[in-house]
Amino acid sequence: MSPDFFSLDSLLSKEEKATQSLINKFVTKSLMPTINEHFQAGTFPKDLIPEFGKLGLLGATIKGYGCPGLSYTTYGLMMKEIERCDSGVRSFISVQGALAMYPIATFGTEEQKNKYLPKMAKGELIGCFGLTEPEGGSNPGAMTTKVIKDGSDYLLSGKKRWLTNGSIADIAIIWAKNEDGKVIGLIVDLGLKGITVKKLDAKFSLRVSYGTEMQFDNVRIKPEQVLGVIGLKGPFSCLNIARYGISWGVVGAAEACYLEALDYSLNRSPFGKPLASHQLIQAKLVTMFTEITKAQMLAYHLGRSMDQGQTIPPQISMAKMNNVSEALKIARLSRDILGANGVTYDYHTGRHLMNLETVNTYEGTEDIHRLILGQHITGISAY
Ligand code: TGC
Ligand code: FAD
Repeated sequence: MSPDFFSLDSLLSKEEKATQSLINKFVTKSLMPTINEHFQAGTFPKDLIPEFGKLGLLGATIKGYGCPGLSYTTYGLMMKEIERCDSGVRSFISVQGALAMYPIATFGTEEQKNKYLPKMAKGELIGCFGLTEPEGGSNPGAMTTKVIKDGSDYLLSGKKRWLTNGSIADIAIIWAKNEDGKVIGLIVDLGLKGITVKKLDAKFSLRVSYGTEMQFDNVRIKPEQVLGVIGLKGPFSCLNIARYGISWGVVGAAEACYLEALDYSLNRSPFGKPLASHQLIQAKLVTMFTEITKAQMLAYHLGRSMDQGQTIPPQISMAKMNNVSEALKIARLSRDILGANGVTYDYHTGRHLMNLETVNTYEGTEDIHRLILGQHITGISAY
């Protein structure tokens, strides 16, 4: 049972609880049994993608175009259940929904929405998102990928790095600068001439997730593939949704680590009595329990404010920064309580710990969110 010290459950509607329970059962039955194998092999459970679609996980908050139109709170609860299993699986869903479908739903034409969203909601068409470049991801304003006009077409050139889902994707949302130096978004068909996709295999974190690097050499883009937004608010709006999902997701990973450590400490007795009876172990468990409770409340209140359309981006930064950072600390504490077993695949904590190192970095590093909040408080940008 997930820790629920401040009765999060009592704050949820019947429908929200039902959806959470549906995803919980799916995770236990279909994802958990093979996740360690996939992590070790560096493979994604692709066979389950159509199932993600049927469960409403892809583009969950988008209304119409074959998407479920669920509330942000429901979406958050779904991400918590998925990341209880693995951050890399949640990443697939975040990228497809928040980073590939959301910009089409928000900035796309009717033709673009009708063409892409219904298939993406079913998982028949996979998307990825290219904002980060090899020379640095924290400052997307410094991107060098560019588009120049060629008649009514555009020619796209440059390099993007770390595109999650890239090697199994059909389309990429690519952010590039136009001739006026303004950032625009393009829906790029990955079958086009001039695109090279390289898989980034050598990573010890988020191993079920396919990271890629993409090179674009004068790729010809038709005008109907351009999104209707100009400036960095385009990609940053997508990040708001993905960062929100992460703030819930990592609560699931933290709960999984806590429950594993609690069970272990009650059932192992190196000094003739359970580990859980020692004060130092109890102190660690209490820290984990307390931080999980605080993270649940932060994510819950953020969800309700997103549903009311009242959220400001620094609030999302606080939830992403705090919840990931605390989940990472909780995973480290659990790893410690598990002793040597904590570095084996017999337990899930070690995998969560490795994954959370990535989650702390992507979607804005912990310190970038600290700087966003610093600017919000002081009015001074310290980037
Ligand atoms: P700044 O000058 O502050 O703003 C530029 C324009 O953007 C607007 N804006 C936002 N709009 C919507 N939501 C937000 N959160 C926004 N933040 C800023 C702003 O109003 C302005 O609009 P306008 O109309 O005046 O032009 O931007 P800056 O260039 O100084 O950047 C600030 C900074 C450092 C905070 C930003 O660059 C940043 O967030 N950096 C972190 C980059 C990042 O998070 N990258 C993530 C890449 S994608 C990824 O990691 C996917 S992981 C896979 C998964 O999720 O599973
Ligand atoms: P850098 O920007 O080089 O920063 C390095 C360090 O310096 C960090 O600790 C940072 O906090 C610190 N730093 C940077 N600037 C400052 C400053 N002004 N003041 C103080 N400290 C600073 N990107 C995408 O576009 N699409 C994806 O799908 C995607 N998926 C990813 C999947 C994985 C597995 C990973 C690891 C990354 C992914 N990313 C993706 C990229 C991710 O968003 C970037 O890694 C992240 O934004 C940080 O950029 P960077 O790694 O280049 O670090």
